[in-house]
Amino acid sequence: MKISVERVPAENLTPESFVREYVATNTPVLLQGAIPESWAPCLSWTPESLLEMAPSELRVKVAPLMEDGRDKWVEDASLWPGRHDVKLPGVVHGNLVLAVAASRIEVSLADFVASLRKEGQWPALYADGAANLEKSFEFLRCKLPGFPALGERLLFKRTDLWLGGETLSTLHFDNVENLFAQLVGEKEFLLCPPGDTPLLADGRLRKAYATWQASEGSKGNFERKAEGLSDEAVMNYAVYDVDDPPEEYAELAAQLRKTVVTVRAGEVLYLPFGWWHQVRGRPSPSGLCCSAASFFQRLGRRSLKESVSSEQSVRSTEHPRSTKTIF
Ligand SMILES: O=C(O)CCC(=O)C(=O)O
Repeated sequence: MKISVERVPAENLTPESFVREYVATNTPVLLQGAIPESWAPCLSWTPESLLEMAPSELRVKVAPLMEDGRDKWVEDASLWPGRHDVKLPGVVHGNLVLAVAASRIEVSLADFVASLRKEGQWPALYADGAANLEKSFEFLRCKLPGFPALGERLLFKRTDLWLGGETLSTLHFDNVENLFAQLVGEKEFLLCPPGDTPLLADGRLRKAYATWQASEGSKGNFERKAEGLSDEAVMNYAVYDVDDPPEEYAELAAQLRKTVVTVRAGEVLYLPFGWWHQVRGRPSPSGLCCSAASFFQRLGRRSLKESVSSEQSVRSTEHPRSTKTIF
C-alpha cells in the first residue's frame, strides 16, 4: 500500500474539519499558509539575527552531533565499558544500545552561532527541542506566541524549537500530535505509519550517552565512557538503521511503507501521534535550519473509533499483514 502525503492550503480547512479529516484519521498532511502571522518575522532569522535578539553573554544547552549530523544510532553494547549485567524491563536486545552522539553541553550563544557558520573548533551543534523555549532559548519565546490556528480544537502542550544546520534526527515516534512549522531552510521527513511498528521494534533499547570532549586543533572527540551507559530504556526508536539494515532485518525493512516528504520554509507538517519519523535538516544559505514544533495531547483511541469510519482508519494506520492497530 502506497502512502502519500497531500499538500493542502490551510484556508480550505477549519480547526473542526482539520480534526475530522486528518487528526481523527491519524493522517499526516502538509499545510500551506498555516503558520501564524505573528510568527512571520521568524522566517527571516539567520545565525546573526539570533545573536542580535539574545541577551549578551547568553549561554545555551545544545547537543553535539556526529560529522554526518546524526544524533543517535544503534550499536553493539560491547563497545561500551561499564556494567552490562543491568536488567532493564522490556529490553530484549541486551547486546545492543541506542547510542546518543553526546549528552548536551553548555556553550555561549556566540559559539553556537559559530558552529552554524561552520567556524571555529565546534562540531555540529543542535538546539534539539526538549522544552528549550522554556529554558536556554527563552528569549525567543515572545517571537512564537500561540500555535498554528488549525490546532485550536486540540489540547496544546508546548512549542519546541529546533535550531541547527545539517542535522539528522534518527527514526522514532512520539506520543503527541505535532504541528511542525518549518521556519528557515527545509526538513526532509522519512515517515512510516504506526502500523509498521512490528517491522521496526520489538522491545526497548538501553540508551548510552557519549561524552564530547574538546581537543586542541580538532572539532573534539566523542568518547564512550562507563558512566554514559544509562539505566534508561526507550521503546520509540527503531532497532536497526532503516537506511542500511543489517542482513537479519533486511526482510522486515523491505516491507516498510516509507514515504519521504520535504517540508519547506513557510509550511507546516501535521505529524500525527505514533508515526515514525527520521528528519534531515537542510539549512538556508545562512547556515540556519529552524523549525518550531507545537505539540498537542494525542487524540486517543476511543475518540479515533468514535469519529472515524473503519475504512479511513485502515488507510493510514494499519499494516496490510495485521488486523489491529498498534495504538
Ligand atoms: O527536526 C528534527 O530534527 C526532529 C523533529 C522531531 O523529531 C519532532 O518534532 O518530533
